[in-house]
Amino acid sequence: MPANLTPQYLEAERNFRMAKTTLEKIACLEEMLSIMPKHKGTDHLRADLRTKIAKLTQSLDKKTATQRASMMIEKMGAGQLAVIGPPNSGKSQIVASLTKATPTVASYPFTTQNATPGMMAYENIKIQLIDTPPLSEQPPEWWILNIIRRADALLIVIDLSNDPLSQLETIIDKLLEKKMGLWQIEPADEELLVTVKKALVVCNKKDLDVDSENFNILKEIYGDRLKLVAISAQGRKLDELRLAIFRLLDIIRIYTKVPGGKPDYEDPIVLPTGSTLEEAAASVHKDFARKMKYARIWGSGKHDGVMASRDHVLQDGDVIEVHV
Ligand SMILES: Nc1nc2c(ncn2[C@@H]2O[C@H](COP(=O)(O)OP(=O)(O)OP(=O)(O)O)[C@@H](O)[C@H]2O)c(=O)[nH]1
Ligand SMILES: [Mg+2]
Repeated sequence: MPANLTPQYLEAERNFRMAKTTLEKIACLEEMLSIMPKHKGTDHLRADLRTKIAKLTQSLDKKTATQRASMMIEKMGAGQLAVIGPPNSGKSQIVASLTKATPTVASYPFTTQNATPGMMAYENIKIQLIDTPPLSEQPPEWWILNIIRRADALLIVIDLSNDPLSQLETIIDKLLEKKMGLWQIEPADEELLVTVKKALVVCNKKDLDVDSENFNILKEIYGDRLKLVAISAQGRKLDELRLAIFRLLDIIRIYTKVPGGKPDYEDPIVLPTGSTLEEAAASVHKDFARKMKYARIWGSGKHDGVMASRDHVLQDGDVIEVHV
């Protein structure tokens, strides 16, 4: 056994040995796999874990297999965000206000027990939000951690009327316990991190924060490291939140046109910020980039319609016309 397995790994392994149901066993193995350092020395062990997971998954009866599948929400749209936070902070209200999904919103804590996905429209694209059960003193269930690990980014929802600073710090600690860090928040020992997530801190119930007193405290302490936005999820002016969510994903929209035609603004190619012309062409079709003789560009070119080089870095809203 490689010597550098961490205490977290050994704990997950202990849990695995004690697990009673097959789903629990799979969960523990998945946790072991996700926290195991990835290098040549662990190749064999990781392959072994994958085989065990596959075997156990195959052995599930139909009902349990469906249960497991429903916990892994398929990614849709331009990006997937997990909406997480302490009990009663307004996570479900946010998903209900921004999407057509209808998770239950209620004044008591621990209302949400399941994950509910919904699609949020932002201009001409859709972004997937997943409402999740609250993170609290109880260790989170494996499938919630799975959703968090798989998401492209996180919306951390906290309640401005109820000591939001300690809510935020509790969530950061909970994630760290599971070896997940937040971008720009440096933990004492970076080596321990397995995943680093971009996050937007949604400071909800702004209507209850008199003179923005609590929000200002948060801004002072975390404002230079985390993106914070103050909102009222029940209110109507959520455009600032939609924009902040779009920016969090760090994506650009590129439009294609044929010579003499008009760009199709309904159906953008969505790419990570910093993508090049060549990457945009490749995302249309893998041969497209290879066959491309030249391309014209409108937007970030020196002038509209000029030829752009393969390594030209595109900007949100650029139009390209690829010649093969
Ligand atoms: N005043 C005020 N109340 C809000 C706001 N957003 C949500 N609430 C209320 O806060 C309570 C909790 O909202 P939920 O959306 O159910 O909270 P949650 O985070 O999903 O809660 P759990 O599922 O239990 O973790 C409900 O009574 C909401 O009506 C807001 O902007 N202002
Ligand atoms: Mg809820």
